[in-house]
Amino acid sequence: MSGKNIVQKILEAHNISKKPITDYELGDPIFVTIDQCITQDATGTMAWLEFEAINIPEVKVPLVVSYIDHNMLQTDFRNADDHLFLQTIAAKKGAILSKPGNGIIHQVHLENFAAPGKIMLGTDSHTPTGGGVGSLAIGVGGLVVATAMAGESFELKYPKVIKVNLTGKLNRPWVTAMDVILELLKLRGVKGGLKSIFEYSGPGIKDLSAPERATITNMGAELGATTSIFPSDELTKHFLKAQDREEDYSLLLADDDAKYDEIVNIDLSKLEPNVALPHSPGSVVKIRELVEQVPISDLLKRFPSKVHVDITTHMGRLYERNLAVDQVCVGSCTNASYLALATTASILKDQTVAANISMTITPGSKNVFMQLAQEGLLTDIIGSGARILESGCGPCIGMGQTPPTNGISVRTFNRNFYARTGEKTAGAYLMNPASASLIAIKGKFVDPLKEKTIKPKIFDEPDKFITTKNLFIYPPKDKKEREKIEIIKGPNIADCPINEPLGHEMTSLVLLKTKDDITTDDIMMAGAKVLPLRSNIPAISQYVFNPIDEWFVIQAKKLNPENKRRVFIVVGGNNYGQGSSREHAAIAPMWLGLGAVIAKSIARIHRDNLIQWGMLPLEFVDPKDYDEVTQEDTLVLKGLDSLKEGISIITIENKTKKRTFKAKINLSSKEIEMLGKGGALPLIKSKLST
Ligand code: MIC
Ligand code: SF4
Repeated sequence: MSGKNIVQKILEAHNISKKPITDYELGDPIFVTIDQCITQDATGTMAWLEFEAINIPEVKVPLVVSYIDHNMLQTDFRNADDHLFLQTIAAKKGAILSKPGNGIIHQVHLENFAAPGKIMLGTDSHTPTGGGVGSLAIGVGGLVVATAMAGESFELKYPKVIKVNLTGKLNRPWVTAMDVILELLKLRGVKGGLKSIFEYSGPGIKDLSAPERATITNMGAELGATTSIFPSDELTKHFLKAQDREEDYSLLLADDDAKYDEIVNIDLSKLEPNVALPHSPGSVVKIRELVEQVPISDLLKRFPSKVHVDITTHMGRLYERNLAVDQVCVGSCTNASYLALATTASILKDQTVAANISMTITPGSKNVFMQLAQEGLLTDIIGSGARILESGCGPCIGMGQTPPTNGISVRTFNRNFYARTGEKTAGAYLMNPASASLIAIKGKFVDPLKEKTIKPKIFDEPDKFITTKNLFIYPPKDKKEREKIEIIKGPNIADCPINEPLGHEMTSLVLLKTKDDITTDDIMMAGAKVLPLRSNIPAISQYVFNPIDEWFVIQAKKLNPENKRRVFIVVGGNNYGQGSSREHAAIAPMWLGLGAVIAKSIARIHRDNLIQWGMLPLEFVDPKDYDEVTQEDTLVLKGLDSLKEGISIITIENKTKKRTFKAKINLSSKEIEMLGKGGALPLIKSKLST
């Protein structure tokens, strides 16, 4: 018998069935126990409302941490009320709360709790950051976490395991871990990790510290992967020891004869600074190619069809203005560790941010912030004219730093989706923090490898990090104390909506037909206007599809004045619903009357969210049928009460076009039960009441 890879070892240790792990095939359901759950305020308010609706006294997972990091603007009572709700429900139900200011969920969790061999679920798509220290960390929707916290096992579709073999060494400081993941995105695109887990190995990993590995696993989310993971070795031990928690360390390596479904090779010494062009993290080229002004058509033809066709115009403007940039934002859960920002500080030292640039730096956690301050690096940053933002998501989720009209923004973040900056005419370019900082000084795109005068310092990972814990609120140990706590809910916090059982037939109108690669930001935008509504579905539903179709909600209301369920269908192209884990992109359309999505393919978390909320994620059997459906066609879906475990084929009658076509859905028995009841919430409630 052959050896096991790391993914198999972790799944085996958590599998609730006795079936040997090597007997599982791609797509088989596997049920595993969960060690840790994490939530953040933007998705967490719903997840905790759902947990409250399940109505059990306390969380049943060994460690649950509720982070507040996405919306901290508190422009009115709504945000403060959400925070109070999260704080009181965490205390009552036995979860740790991470207060605003403590830092970004993934950075703070990596520093304080993530550990080798654990399985962790998070209501955020960048939960795989924990893979940097050998956690199998998976981003899911709020209801999945709510039910896991209620003690349900987690169902995973058995993934493909892809080995990423790293050789060579990075050409630091201008080439960083960010370039490794951008390179993988360049090689495979945003669909390159569907149904897969990336397991890193090879001699090159010895050159990457745990936070650098976390940069890579974090942005693996952009490949559509289930998660990404590194082994746990001496470097993991060094990081955990430096964080004062050596006891969390254990060695976790793949067996020498482990099998993989695929192997990708990356030679670190051959990498150059990369950049992802607007509006997709998968559109990666070398920074040098922009500096050389390689014709835009040559660059764009490397990528599949573009959702937003304005990119040629946008980039044309960049070339016309001789590569001048408007803003540079360094931070986010991808690139805001101590090492990333220390290098940034050494580049900014004794320099001035160019007059045309507004530059912000966001330390990923309070402890990173303090460490920069203690070592005098903060002085170097502030002295250059860069602005410091509080530790949180900030501009990455459209909370501030919206660029000007037609603006060019350089960001060290993981996503540059259309309109995510808050400005539809702007474009965001993603790259590593060192290159971004150099660009901030020069005021325009330059090739960092040609830089002669600015000589950044290369830092080693410290043997000891600052490890204060004073912004965590631990729940009272005494059960009686917890019982006395009152959950406080302000007036903007609405109850959880519920769907109706699926029934046997659905007759619905196609209200929208989209192109490929629609993101959850397209379906439910983020930003300062909308984030305060995350705990209020009727209110947030007014923004469904706003970035791509301002009339959508008006049409939906006209069609569905009585606010019934399952009144319309959305037809999508490939990779529909890529991006964030926000279940609001499923719940809010459900509230307006969505019954099913029929697409060429649907991204994993969004597909699961649709089912969790009782809607049908269907895929065209023959993708050419996509061309035969138009907006306003009436479709009849029959036989919905005879969906079976595995793949079911549904015949759909297009009444308007007088033709039929087929769509498929691959369901587990649990998912069939969910759909039958109208979603996971009614299902678990009915189970608990029997
Ligand atoms: C994101 O990066 O898009 C978010 C905001 O962190 C989301 C979660 C959310 O929408 O609240 C994610 O990545 O899942
Ligand atoms: Fe926050 Fe951005 Fe990371 Fe999402 S991707 S968790 S918004 S920093």
